[in-house]
Amino acid sequence: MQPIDEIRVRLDGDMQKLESLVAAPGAVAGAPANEGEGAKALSRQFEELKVRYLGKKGDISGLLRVMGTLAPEARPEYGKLVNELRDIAEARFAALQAKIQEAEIADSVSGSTLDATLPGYRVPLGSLHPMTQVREEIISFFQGLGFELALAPEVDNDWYNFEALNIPPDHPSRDMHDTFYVDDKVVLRTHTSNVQVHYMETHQDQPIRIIAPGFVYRVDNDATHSPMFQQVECLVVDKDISFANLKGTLFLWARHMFGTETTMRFRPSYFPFTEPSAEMDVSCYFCKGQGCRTCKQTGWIEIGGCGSVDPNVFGKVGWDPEKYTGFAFGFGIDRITMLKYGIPDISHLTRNDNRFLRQF
Ligand code: 2U9
Repeated sequence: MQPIDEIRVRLDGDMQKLESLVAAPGAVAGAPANEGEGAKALSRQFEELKVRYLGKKGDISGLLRVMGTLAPEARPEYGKLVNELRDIAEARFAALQAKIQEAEIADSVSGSTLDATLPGYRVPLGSLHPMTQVREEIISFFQGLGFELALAPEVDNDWYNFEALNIPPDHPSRDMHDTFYVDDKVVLRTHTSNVQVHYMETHQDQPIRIIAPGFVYRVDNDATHSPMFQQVECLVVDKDISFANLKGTLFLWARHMFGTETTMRFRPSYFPFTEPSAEMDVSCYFCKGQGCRTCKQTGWIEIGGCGSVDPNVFGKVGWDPEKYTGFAFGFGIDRITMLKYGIPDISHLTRNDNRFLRQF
């Protein structure tokens, strides 16, 4: 017999033996006492056989190595036959490997205690914290009006938190802010107004419309105050921006947030960075302005502060107050969240009690 035929016959015999072993019931699992051994043994036999025929030093490669000893005219036909044999061997090994894998999977399922028909465990799904939901809603509302999201560091220089905002070192409003000092010149920001200062410095002489959400810090810790809380501030600067633009923008926002029947009022106030300044109230969400416990019988709820950008602030950041005017406003996200959802106690927002959180 020619060497090619001899290897073909031997391969066929070896493969038939292994194929019938794989097909035999329980062959893969082996005896129950040494479960899994059968599968391992079969895989080992499979690999040995594959290397013997198809490995680099295997029988079929060996057939090609002797090609050089043949007469040149016999080589093409010989090469064709060896390649055919290799294709047949590869196809048979691939088919057998797939059968072994299938049998292994079937065995691992039947041999284990897994019952694929049992109902699964419910994985508890979380949800965003109500303050996060409110923050995202505020941001997306103002983005819809064309405001751009702007951010700045929570640890910042005194200049960005105070000086550029018309708050010199001995200014009484520094006490109002109860600042955490990192050192003489570095603070944990007491408001997100530092964002606007950075932005105005880097975007000179062009219209500005930004929303600045973020965490702020004050030395304050009681039933209604936390040393770390979240604020949102907005700044608009352009030619001919008026207090009327500020009121229009805030009305739109308040109606979006608290319902179309919401009305607003502005009370004169003072901030070093705005002039004129005002506190803004919305009509009480719970009693619709009739007076209740939440609004302390006034019909109004204070939600933040606002004003026209003080000309001194423009000067500090290198802008011409003769050319530009602007408005700014800010509110605490915790307060807006409590109002929107009727949460009576601020501590719910930080207690991490699942009975509270899963309502949102
Ligand atoms: C620049 C110019 C003006 C930001 C403003 C307020 C009014 C305000 C507080 C409300 C409640 C924050 O959470 S709170 O304590 N904020 O009342 N903030 S105007 O004015 C700016 C900011 C930056 C350059």
